[in-house]
Amino acid sequence: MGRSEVLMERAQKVIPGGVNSPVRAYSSVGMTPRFIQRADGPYIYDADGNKYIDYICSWGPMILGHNNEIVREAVIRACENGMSFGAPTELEVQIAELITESIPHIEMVRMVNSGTEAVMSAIRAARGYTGRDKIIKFSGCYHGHSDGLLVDAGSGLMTAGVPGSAGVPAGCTKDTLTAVYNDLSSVSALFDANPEQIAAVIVEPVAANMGVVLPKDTFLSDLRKLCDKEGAVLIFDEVITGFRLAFGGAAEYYGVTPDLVTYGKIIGGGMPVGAYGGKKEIMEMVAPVGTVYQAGTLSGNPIAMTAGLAQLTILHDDPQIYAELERKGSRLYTEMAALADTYSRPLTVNHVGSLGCGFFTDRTIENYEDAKTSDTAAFAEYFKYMLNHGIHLAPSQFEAMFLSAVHTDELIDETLTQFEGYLQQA
Ligand code: KE4
Repeated sequence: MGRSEVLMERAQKVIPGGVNSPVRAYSSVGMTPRFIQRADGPYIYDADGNKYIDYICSWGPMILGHNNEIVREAVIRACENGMSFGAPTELEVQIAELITESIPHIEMVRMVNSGTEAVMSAIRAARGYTGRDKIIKFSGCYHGHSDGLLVDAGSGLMTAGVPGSAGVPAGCTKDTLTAVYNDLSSVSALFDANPEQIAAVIVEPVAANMGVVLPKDTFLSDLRKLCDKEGAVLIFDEVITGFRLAFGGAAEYYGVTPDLVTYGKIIGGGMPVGAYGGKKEIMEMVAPVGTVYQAGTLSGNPIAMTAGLAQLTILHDDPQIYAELERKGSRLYTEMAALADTYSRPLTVNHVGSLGCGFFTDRTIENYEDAKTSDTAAFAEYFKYMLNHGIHLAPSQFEAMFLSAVHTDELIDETLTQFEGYLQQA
């Protein structure tokens, strides 16, 4: 048995499923997860010393690659000043100023500790601001694991084939309405059926938790217009797309302005950070200024702020990073599609910027129902082959591939070579 197998046996005795987040368990691909010992640049190394080109990148945060020297050294220095104070620090002001000065639609921002916390807080602010209870989400979108959002959810729930969760009382989800991604009429119908009751529409502007599903031509701008007409708050959940598609996220990339935005992943530079922000009139509903309560012991933690500020500063100061991510992402994903076509294998590749995924189906994938037609057994075979040939992918058809700034053209060539090897032997 390798170290990962030994560690998994130990882990399963003391941690549910041996993991601290379900998607890491490799359940849908029927393998023992690789226990990771270290990571550097585009590479990750498991407990048996195997080296992989990493396309999980910690599920998005490591956009600069692992162990970025500037971020690491800043964190080490910050630790020498103390780990946590539970009091305001200049660091929190600096990162908030960087975000609000660089992203026009973010007038104020509040730091929390995860994407889940950011989303639940943004929804509470929207409800407090409008005085309305209902929200609209989209099937297949995942917004973290707060009770009210575990409805027709993507990510690990979709991987497990259970769009909901036990332990969530009906009272927690009765105000959560579900629409079809890319289908504006399904949203309008919900507004018509619930006049003046809907506080917010929350959407992943690029859905990346049912695999990657792009917004169709006017979907996001149509949502903007509909929310304006109905007096509802438009929330972009940019936990994945924020600071990835552009510094201003999908809002900048697609030119559509949300009222609130939620962040996670990249904003923390690898440390646990989430955030929500947007219109000042909504954000000033939040305590201690307003009557919407939200709090957190480690919110704005100085070590986490140091990592986030260092990473965001690098991204802000070097826009060429995004141009390169776009170029390399486009090359990787279009060449994957071309190879599958050469070998007559059904593969629909959806991608934008450095985000992408291959669906094992020949259908066009525009929503949750389309995504569910994918051949997850074929995906599992692909995943296993690539892992055994040094490519570390998300262990689920319904997740995304993440490129970092240090994935070179040579590594993309190596990845494509391994992908062709998979196609040749399949
Ligand atoms: P966290 O609470 O995991 O930081 O963020 C929740 C969240 C919110 N919104 C979006 C769009 C997200 O993608 C996520 C979390 N993403 C998953 C990956 N699909 C995290 C990986 C995991 O659950 O282990």
